[in-house]
Amino acid sequence: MKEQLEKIKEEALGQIESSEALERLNEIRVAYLGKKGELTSVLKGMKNVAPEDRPKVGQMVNEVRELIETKLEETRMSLARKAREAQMKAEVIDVTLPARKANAGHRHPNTIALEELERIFVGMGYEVVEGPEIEYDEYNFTKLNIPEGHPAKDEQDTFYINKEIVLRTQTSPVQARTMEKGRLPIRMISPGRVFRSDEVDATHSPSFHQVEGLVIDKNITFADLKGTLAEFARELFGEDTKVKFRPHHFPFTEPSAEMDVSCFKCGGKGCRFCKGTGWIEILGCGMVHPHVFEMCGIDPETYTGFAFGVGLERIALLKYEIDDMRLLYENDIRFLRQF
Ligand code: 2NL
Repeated sequence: MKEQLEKIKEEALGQIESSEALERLNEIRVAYLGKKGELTSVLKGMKNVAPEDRPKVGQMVNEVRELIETKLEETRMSLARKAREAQMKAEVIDVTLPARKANAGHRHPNTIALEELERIFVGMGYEVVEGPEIEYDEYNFTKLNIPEGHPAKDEQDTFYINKEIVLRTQTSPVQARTMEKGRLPIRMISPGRVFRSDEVDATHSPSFHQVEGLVIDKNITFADLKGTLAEFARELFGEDTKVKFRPHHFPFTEPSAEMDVSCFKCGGKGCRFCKGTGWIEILGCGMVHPHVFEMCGIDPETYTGFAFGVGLERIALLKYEIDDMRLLYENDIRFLRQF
């Protein structure tokens, strides 16, 4: 029994000593001290030992167990220390290197322009309302006085999902939905993405953004339209900005107009930017057509209103003097960072 214990001790200590990995130590622990380990089987063989020798043998087994445990722990600590030292050597950290900059991106010129427009109109008491990009034909066209057969409904301009559903070509359907709710008066803008089946070039894209505005109350006149949009132009392009209105046609407004602003580059004298005219076209507007009121459940005898529509990309291109709309869709961070 004594020789057997001696042999187990020598073997175990030898194996521990020659271990090179922490996992190996665990294997050794299981092989000698585990439930089916060698030392445990010696204890199980105690029934063959003479009763008077049992305390002595038990004590010897415990001594060997303690020895192995101590050796295992010592070796575990020294292997762990060596592993850490090797890791420290391998991972050289140069604390003098400059920190890596957080790449935070940049707001898109469209977003900057939109936030500016929102700031101006919210400042005048308008609400910002959003709506679906996929719309019923009825809201996109019919309720806006664009009947069956109208050229604006042409398949060449509109993306049709089916006979009743389109990708909205303007954000006016959001306004039609708001009018239908019947809470008056209304002072709102509706910004958002719109879709038209256009070829891509420097000034066109099949998907772009619009901000439409709508004001409805008793006694709203064309004078309110002019005053509001003139103030908008001054806030956006500077206080010396002049505006002029040219008669135009839209199906949903009557009368309708386009608004030009005096060129903010040359002050109206005429330059390359305004193509020598001194004026830059920026939006379409008009008094809401009585038929639109009727189709949206508002009495045109009691209420009047004005509406307008601005192309967001057009504002961004003008304000930041970008000469090709395609740059707005490439999202090259080197381009975006300039604004
Ligand atoms: C343009 C012209 C315009 C409107 C949009 C509108 C909306 C309702 C009723 C009446 Cl619900 N009108 N919107 C009115 C005039 C012009 O947009 O050239 N946009 C880029």
